[in-house]
Amino acid sequence: MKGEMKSLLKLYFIMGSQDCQRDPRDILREAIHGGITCFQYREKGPHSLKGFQKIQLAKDLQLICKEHQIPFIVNDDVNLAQRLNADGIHVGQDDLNIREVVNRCKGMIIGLSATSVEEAIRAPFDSIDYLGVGPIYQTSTKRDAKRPIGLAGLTKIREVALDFPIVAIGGINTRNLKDVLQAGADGGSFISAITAYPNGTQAAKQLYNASM
Ligand code: TZP
Ligand code: MG
Repeated sequence: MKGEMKSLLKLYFIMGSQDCQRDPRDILREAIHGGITCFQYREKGPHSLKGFQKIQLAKDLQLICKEHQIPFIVNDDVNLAQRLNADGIHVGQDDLNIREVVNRCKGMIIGLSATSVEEAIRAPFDSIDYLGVGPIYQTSTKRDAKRPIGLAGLTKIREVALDFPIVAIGGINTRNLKDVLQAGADGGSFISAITAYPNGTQAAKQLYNASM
């Protein structure tokens, strides 16, 4: 189970409409063809969709994931995850209480963010499936991101988490992915390293190559 989780985390693509200059459906299809192993729908922040439009886009992206057997994980929105019967839910420390998420999302993959060693130590490892750790580097994608913890911070979290599945986040790209994996992450997650490129297939393939 842990091994399976780790392989799903290898190339973890995160996206919402606010991250895209073109149709998110096309970007997701391209990224899947390029080799991503997991997808998180994160509709959040300035210019994000609300209500019906958010649900509609979620359904479209979920269908694309289903067609290619890629896990579809919802960020923050437990109601949406339940309504769509998503494969998973990811929450941050300031979102819902993790115990409540665990109770409401039985059977789903559950991811929790940790932005420091202290948060990682407090994580309920017995009831979640993976930790999202970061930001590792400076990012301009998330306005309220905490201070980057760097590779040293990641390695410290790896030490307290023992062999628990960890995916790193924040400023990860083709140039630094290998370092992040060597510092202890099982995989890298990315927004702009895919959404900022005109060809999502090529962007994902280059990330895949960089991970090898
Ligand atoms: N959480 C911490 S950093 C971040 C999130 C959602 C943004 C990651 O985006 P990018 O473009 O891969 O740096
Ligand atoms: Mg969150």
